[in-house]
Amino acid sequence: MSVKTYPVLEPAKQRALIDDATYQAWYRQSVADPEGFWGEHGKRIDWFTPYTKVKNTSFEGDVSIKWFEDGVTNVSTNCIDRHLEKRGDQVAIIWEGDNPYDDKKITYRELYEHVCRLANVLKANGVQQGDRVTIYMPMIPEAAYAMLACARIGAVHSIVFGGFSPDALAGRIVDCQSTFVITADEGLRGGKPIPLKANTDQAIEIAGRGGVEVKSVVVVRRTGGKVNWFSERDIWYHQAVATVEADCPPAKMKAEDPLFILYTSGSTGKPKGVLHTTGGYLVYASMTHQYVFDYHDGDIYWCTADVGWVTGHSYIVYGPLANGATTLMFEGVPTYPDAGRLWDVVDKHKVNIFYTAPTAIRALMGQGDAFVTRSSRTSLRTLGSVGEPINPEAWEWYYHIVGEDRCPVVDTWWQTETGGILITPLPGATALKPGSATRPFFGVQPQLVDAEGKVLDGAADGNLCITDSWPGQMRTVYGDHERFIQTYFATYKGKYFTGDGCRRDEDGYYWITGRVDDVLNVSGHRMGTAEVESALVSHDAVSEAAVVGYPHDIKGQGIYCYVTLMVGQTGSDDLRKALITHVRKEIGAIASPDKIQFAPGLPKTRSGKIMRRILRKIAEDDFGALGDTSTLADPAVVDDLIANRQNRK
Ligand code: 6R9
Repeated sequence: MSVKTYPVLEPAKQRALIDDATYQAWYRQSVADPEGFWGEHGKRIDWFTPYTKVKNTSFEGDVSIKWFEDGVTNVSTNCIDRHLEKRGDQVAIIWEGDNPYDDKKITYRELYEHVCRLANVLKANGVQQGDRVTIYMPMIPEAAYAMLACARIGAVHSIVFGGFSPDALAGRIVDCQSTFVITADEGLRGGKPIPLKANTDQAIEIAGRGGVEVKSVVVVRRTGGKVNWFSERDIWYHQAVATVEADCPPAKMKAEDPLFILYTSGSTGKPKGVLHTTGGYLVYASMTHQYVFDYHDGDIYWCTADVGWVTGHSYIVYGPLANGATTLMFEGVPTYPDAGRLWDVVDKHKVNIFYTAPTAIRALMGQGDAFVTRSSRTSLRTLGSVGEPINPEAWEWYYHIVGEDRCPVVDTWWQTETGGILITPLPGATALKPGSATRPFFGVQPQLVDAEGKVLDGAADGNLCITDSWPGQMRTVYGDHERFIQTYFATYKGKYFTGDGCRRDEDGYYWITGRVDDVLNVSGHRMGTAEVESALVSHDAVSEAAVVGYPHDIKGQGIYCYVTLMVGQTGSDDLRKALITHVRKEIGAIASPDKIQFAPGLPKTRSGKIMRRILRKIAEDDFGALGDTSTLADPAVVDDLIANRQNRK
């Protein structure tokens, strides 16, 4: 297969912080002498007490990961206070509302005051260092204030994406025993209101039944929509911040004190609370933000993610603000009022660096080039992609049409667990191949292994592991360290297993091929098949369910559900609709099944294991080669599944 290579663009090389020779030299040092390398780069953030120890990590036994452990710092002072002298009047956050006529700018000095006031509100309501605060917010500046206010007083935030249902929100509140919630009356996306406060009220009731009593809810007034009010519990944000001081001293945090929990889907069980800590995370998020996007002082930077996902944590809020950047926060959707919105916003705010997901690129590509070409986009310099493998067609469109062959595309591979980008091009250093995340960032040592754990050298296809720690790595699964060890370090002893398949080519470039476990990637959102299955079987009509992914033009993967009904139930379109509604209620709209096939039986081995391989093939409409079916308990079920498949081409 011949692959097109795009050499480093000359202007990108000229202005870049890192050229290829520097990349090579730094990379070599970072793996030969991690202590020395990170000891130096750890100084990029300010410390109240400098660290003397740099790295203390082990992927063996109990797995223990500590970076800069005797250093003392605070994430909010690094993101705000330290910039005040030089850039107090510089814009920290540009907010672009759902409505194109709605925007505002918040300077670093204003950010300081907003964050301090909210931190004081939290304190006044009894939030203490180490307490968990749940944030369930639309994409408004107050979401960033909430994160930074928690960081300022040492509280641990757990953001729950605003698209999740009351049930999903309640599960996360209960798991981390969070008795404090920050939300808004309603969110607004694509002109439609989202009832965040009403969802929160419901979630609090459910959490109460689960044994966690939420004591206070701070509510930001976003739309002015009608909400129910519980005066002993609910607090209006605008009233509360008006009555407290505009200064709040930062808590002195140890490098390994928790900063946040973020729930993410795995191949089994309920979502895991991924725990990130303070010092190493901020060093890694800020350093990757600077070098991967070749960020220079004064650049306008825009990441279109939601703060409910890890990309929003590291690359809307913490990385950019630690670097004193101007970061754009977008409340809306790429297709409202029309499919040219993103490029209109690029022109309006003169965006230099733009970071989005392949699913958005594919969706906009399908709307035609005119929506892009009506804008000038001359401010753009670097384009980024994250969340799932980007198919070469979408890459080429992004590079040629959006970037007019002027802007390097950085295809950044990473995970909630990794805290920051691990495999990526650098704009001034790396020749690009469409569809490849290219080379490891400093300090990252990828390794490919086969199913038995044998290390594969040279050009090879295998499972992607990382052999040593980097500062942004997650430290544990909140409340369940054993699950952390089992999920990430037990499959291949002594290595962090990513769950992704990957190919390394003859140039040493990495090509992520997608998850090798039962995790789906739907529009860049991680979704465990087990979660969707358990939502389906919690419906009265369902006795058994198996969920697999299938290729979807826009979403990357769609959700295909095989459902066996209780005796006496019959499959119908009405029941399909009811099941979709039920899954949306249990998890949220992002888990909406695309296809539901009623199946009298599922293909199982004689020991009762569902053979997902076969279900995947049928969902892909590729049942010519089902492989070995000899271990099936009842081969006849397969014929029925094929005859009634929902995904005919
Ligand atoms: C940051 C984020 C992680 C999973 C990951 C992989 C997929 C992310 C990718 C990519 C290919 C890329 N993924 N970026 N696959 N190329 N550039 O997305 O975190 O939500 O935890 O998802 O997403 O499969 O394992 P998260």
